[in-house]
Amino acid sequence: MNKDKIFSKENKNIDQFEFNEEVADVFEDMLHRSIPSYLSTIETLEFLTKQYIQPNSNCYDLGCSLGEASLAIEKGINVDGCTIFAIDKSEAMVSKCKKNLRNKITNASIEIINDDILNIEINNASIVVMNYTLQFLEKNQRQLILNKIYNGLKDGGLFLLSEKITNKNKLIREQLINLHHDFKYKNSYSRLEISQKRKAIEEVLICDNKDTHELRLKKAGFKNFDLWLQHFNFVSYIAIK
Ligand code: GEK
Repeated sequence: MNKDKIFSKENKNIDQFEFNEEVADVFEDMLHRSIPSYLSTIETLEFLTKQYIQPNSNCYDLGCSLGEASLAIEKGINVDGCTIFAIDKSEAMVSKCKKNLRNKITNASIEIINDDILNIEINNASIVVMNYTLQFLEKNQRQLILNKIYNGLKDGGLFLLSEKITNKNKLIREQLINLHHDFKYKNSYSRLEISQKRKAIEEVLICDNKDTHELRLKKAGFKNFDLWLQHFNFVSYIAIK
């Protein structure tokens, strides 16, 4: 695994963060060292897939990056006739994802698609995952994609939504950010790397708070949902249609 050193050198003119080739090359390391409980989310997805997968249905990994969530879904598939659609709008991510997943998907067929998830149709779905992707969509597109997910899910289908969040309470918000930065520091990111990455991503990754997420899930039509994970300012919801 290539080590993420993208923000290790001091740079007075930090460019906006992009999911380009440089990032794709170190992305596995970046995810694991930056997102608290990332692995736990992936393992939980495999477990949940075993429970919620339905025969002859589709699974969607929206914003698949290198395909770790797709692999977890694949491991959890214990019925016949399933197709996994892994979608990402970054060409660099999709091309690495194809290499990563080559020969690893045996329980289902897989289509890895380089497109914006807003252009994708969702239908006959028993599993839909958005693992840290909604936060990169324009705010006015977020309800639309949740509506599309709800409408494309079969009854009894599962939606897993993971997001970095903010908090209305300034004291708590800052405390959770500090805990996250300390988590990154313990994972060998320097204070300089942490602050330069923050600057690069602050206008690209726009967090919502839990109330907003929950209102959106409700508006989309979900009645059964809750957090199954919160680790500092990172959360994951399960929603069942
Ligand atoms: C994982 N889910 O390992 N359409 C398609 N892809 C998008 C869009 C969009 N509109 N916006 C952003 N992306 C993965 C991790 S990373 C999370 C997801 C992070 C893609 C973007 O190109 C990137 O690959 C991914 O969403 C977000 O479980 O970087 O924090």
